[in-house]
Amino acid sequence: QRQRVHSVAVIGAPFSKGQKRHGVEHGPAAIRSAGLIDRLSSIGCNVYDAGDLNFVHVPDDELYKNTIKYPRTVGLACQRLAKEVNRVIGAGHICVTLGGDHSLALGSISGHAQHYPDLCVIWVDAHADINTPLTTSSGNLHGQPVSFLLKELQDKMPLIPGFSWAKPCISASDIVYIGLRDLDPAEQFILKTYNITYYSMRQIDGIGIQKVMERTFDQLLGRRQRVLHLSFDIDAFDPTLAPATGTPVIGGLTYREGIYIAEEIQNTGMLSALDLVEVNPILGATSDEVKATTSLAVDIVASCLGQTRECARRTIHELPTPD
Ligand code: B3U
Ligand code: MN
Ligand code: MN
Repeated sequence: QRQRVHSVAVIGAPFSKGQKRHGVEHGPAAIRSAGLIDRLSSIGCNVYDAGDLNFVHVPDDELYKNTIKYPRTVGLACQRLAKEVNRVIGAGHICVTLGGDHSLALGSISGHAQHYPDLCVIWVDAHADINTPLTTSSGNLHGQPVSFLLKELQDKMPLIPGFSWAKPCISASDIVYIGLRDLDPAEQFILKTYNITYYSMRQIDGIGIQKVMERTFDQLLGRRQRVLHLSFDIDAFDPTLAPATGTPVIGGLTYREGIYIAEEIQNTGMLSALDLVEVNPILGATSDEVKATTSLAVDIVASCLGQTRECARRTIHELPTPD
């Protein structure tokens, strides 16, 4: 539990073309209005707000093989984000990317890995997002980013327009999933075949979140010190807690499990970048539902960066004395 002051860069990534539903491009603004920047300052972070990236829609971005939607637009957005993540990490910040949909993680992890080739990934999600362009049934690229990242899968990957820049940068043993509960058959096959570690909701029920985190760090950090990338999809939480998201799945993480994951990651001292994705403020049924979802997002990011449940604000080191 270190007391160093974090220098944190926040990048807004208002991007939604990795999936079908409108509104997830408003995620960064919604999370900012829930008070993210002030919260991070109040817990003692030095915050550099890099603002929001401008993504362009590539014209005539036709379906790839009749299935994959907006390949050039998604590829270009990820390339753009990779460059920005690489820049702020090179400048010495911990990088927070606010999505936007989860296709963006291909960009953030690629950019992060350009600076730290040895990084490892914790992917917290109801979904594995590891379909290949040849196994996806939805055609949505937010269900596929991990397939582009994994070295072992490359002989199964077709060349897709927009993605020629992307180089696989992690191995199957460098990623751990937490919170899974909605896998496609091909995703299940990939996780088993390539021996990818995952703690599904069933396993969390079985051994508890504390053992899950212990085993996760044992695998990823046990042999050597290296930096962590956390990719957190808000739909990992139970839909009662995070209703404003595109693909909610019943039976998700509790508030305490989610916060515990974030606190334990902070306690490693190795967190170097995180994504907080899939907050869609137009999908809340009421403004209270939107508020619940965005303030949960703020709590997760803040807990990753030093907010504790013992004391929500900056710690003090001496008591005032009377004069
Ligand atoms: N596995 C499905 C569903 C899905 C993945 N990620 C989300 N939904 N959010 C797919 O589309 O690949
Ligand atoms: Mn996801
Ligand atoms: Mn998901």
